[in-house]
Amino acid sequence: MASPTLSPPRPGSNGAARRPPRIRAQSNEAIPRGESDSFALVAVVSVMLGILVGVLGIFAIAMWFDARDAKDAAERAAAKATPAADASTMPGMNHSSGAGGLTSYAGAAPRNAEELATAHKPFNAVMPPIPKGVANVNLVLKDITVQIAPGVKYSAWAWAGGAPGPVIHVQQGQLVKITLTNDGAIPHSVDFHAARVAPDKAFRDVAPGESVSYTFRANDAGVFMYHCGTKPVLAHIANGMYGAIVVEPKPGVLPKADKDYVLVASEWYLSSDGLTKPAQYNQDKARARQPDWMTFNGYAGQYVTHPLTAKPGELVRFWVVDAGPSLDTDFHVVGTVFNRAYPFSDMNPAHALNSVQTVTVPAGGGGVFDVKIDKPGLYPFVSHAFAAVDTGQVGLLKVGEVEGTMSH
Ligand SMILES: [Cu+2]
Repeated sequence: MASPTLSPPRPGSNGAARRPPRIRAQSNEAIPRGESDSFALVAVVSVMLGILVGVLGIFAIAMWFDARDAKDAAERAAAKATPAADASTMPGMNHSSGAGGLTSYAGAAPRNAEELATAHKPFNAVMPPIPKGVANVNLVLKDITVQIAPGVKYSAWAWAGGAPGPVIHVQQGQLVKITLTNDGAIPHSVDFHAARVAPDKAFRDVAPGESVSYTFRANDAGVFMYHCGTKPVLAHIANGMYGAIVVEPKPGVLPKADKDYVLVASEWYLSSDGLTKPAQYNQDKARARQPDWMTFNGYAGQYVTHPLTAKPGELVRFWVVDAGPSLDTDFHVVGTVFNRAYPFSDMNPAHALNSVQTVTVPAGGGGVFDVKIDKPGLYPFVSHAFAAVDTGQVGLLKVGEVEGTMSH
């Protein structure tokens, strides 16, 4: 706000000293010359001070108006933000916001949890083969009840097969045709991070009972998220509408892996413990980023009970997507060091990191990790932000024929 207008006039710098002759000419001739000069000077200084006080007053008033306008604008924005983003007021979204507030149901388990964990059929983390020709991907969105931990049921908006959706595997440069059918009760859509397409057309909302189709050429290699992008996206992703697509780099770019596993990390925000009846989405927890459960491939600790496997000395490649919706995954394998990591799933070998311990996979992003383990044992893979492990984001890589339990 420093302005030349506000600087006090310096004596002799504002022209006042040059004006007195003209003023004197208009003044009473009887006034002696010296007195006349000082009178004129006093008059000029008084006028200048008057102007200065006026200008300062105007500035003060303008600043008060500015402050008041800013305060009003902030209040209007706050009032507008709250109801507009309130998912509980939207048709078809009768999720109980605030039911139970931020009460945590983390770790809730029935007595027979161990038995249920053993009986649970784990999500297949093995990367499927690449289809020939055009990769036709048919996705069906459905409102279904899923299991997210032993004995914990959740009323999801997910895929016909649960959450995450099917793992898609294509070759770099392959044409991919996506067909999304909405068998749910409200509009949904599907946003592929691997695609370079106009989202307003390809990722548009599809009404219940309808379909949308689009194609894209998978020119960018890596592991990418796909998800429902219908507003409010936080609720649609938290409810299970996400999955992974692996775009395999051209042959010869990567060292050949003996085992390829795909992991999709995500969070679950529950309105109840889900033990007697399915839990629903809790918006307050989702906004506060306080999940009850965190999982790899949709079910807490499923690869602890049903470990992924490798033989000693095999090159194991993990293709990891973090579906979020909001928290990062700090990927780490206990008992080893990544031989190579491709952060953000930048598959350019020149950009790969060597001998690193933990690499962040951001929400909405991917990462690829190579490990080669010689010594037989049970090697936990985790998000090393340990609240994630505590709430289910942990699995085991069983190297060789070993027995026993995990160390973490
Ligand atoms: Cu959706």
